[in-house]
Amino acid sequence: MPRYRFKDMISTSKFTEPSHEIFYYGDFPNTFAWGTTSSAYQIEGGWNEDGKGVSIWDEFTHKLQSQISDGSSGNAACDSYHRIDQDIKIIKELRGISVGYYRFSLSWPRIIPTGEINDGINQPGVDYYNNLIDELLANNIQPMVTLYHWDLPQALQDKYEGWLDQSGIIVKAFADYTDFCFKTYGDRVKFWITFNEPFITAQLGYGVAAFAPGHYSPGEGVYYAAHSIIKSHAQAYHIYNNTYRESQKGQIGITLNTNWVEPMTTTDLDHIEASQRSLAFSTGWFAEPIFNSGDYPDVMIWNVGNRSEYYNITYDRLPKFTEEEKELNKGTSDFFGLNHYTSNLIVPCSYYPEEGPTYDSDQEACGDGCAEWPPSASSWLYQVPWGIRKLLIWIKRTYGDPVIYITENGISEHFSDGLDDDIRVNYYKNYIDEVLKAIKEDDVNVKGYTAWSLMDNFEWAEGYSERFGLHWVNFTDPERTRIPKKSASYYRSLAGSGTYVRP
Ligand code: GBH
Repeated sequence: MPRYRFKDMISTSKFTEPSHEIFYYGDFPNTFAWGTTSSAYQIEGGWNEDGKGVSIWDEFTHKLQSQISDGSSGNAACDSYHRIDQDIKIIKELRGISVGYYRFSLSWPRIIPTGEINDGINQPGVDYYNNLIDELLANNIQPMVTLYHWDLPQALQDKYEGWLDQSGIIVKAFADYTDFCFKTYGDRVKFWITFNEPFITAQLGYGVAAFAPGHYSPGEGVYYAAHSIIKSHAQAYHIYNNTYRESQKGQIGITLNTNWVEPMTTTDLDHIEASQRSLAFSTGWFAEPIFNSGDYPDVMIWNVGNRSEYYNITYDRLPKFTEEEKELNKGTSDFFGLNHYTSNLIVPCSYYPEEGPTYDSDQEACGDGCAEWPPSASSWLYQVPWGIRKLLIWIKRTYGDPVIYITENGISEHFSDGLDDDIRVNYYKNYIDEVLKAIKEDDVNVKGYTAWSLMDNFEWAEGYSERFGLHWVNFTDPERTRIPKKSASYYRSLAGSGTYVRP
């Protein structure tokens, strides 16, 4: 049975138009932190330089070009590997009176080419990040560092099947890598994110195979990958907590991504329950183990189990945590890192794919964007500003009022040469206003906001065809000159307080 496609079938007149009034509710708190962000594979280039190891995204883009909409790769991307000075320049200009931190990720294979520390480290790669961190600090920009933004060393994929490995080897490899990073950079880096959007790695990387490493296992691999990621995250947290926290005095957490899911009919209990299931399968999958019980959400355990039974599958598709592992998972994030872009409408749906159970069908909930919501250049991204406020309230209520950092939010356009990105100015205006309402009206503990992205970059399976940047990059120019769009000056000026705060 096909997934329901709401785009064609519903009307949303019941939704109010987003307010275009800016900062209706006043100013952000003085201590609010503002930043911009990028990730290693999407900007660095230098894919095989100075001893860097191959990542699963190098391999994926080189071998499966047809999977990338414009056949491109991150081989050169924004060439940030050679252009730290240009990146610092635009971050610094953006900083203005308020934008005080830069979130970027470390490429694991640039630091440890095979992924396993006993095989040796790559000193030029280590130095690249030392320079970047030093330059940021010299310009009064705080580094916020993501340890894993999807570019696994290919050797770990080849030898152990990457995140599918359940023997503990991948967990150990990640633990050693993060330990090295804390030891090497932790004197200067005070804000660590273990994983960016583990949901995407599990579902797109090891489930439906749209992203590297392109392993198709939508009903099992998807759950195994998530399982070893959660264990790896917990290990990294405990290493930091036990060995480095006292001397380095930083914080460490995880970034999860979630669409807001609005019940298609808000008065229909079945629709409301379907939305709750959808949230449990996306955010809850990782947030329940880490922020609540140590284990997966009950509804996931229940649904995956029942559907396995239907197919006469007797082993656990959703692996089980031992009691000891549950204890290790619990409370392993100093903050809730949130990446949010868009919302969906949800209805209950029950179908049994012939090929076997899948993560999608296990949820018994189907959803999509709505044709009446303003679009973007990305098929999945509709502008739904009120969704972020509802999501923030839901996180507050569900996970015990955690400190929240919005670690990504943004919108795409196609412009190949346009700097007048009014679509982005409006998106930021409206979404940021909703964040402000969540803080002022709903008392949600949001401490920081990060705009995705600092500049146009390699947008994964969409190549260079979708641009998310505050800065425009000419990808045919060897200099990769970065030019501020209208949204850059808007973002620079919006934070009223003028107070610089470390995240
Ligand atoms: C974030 O992912 C990433 O962290 C960042 O690297 C990325 O550049 C940014 O968002 C913008 O996409 O077309 O149906 O296959 C957000 C999650 C993952 C949402 C991929 C869209 C593709 C959906 N995104 N997904 S589909």
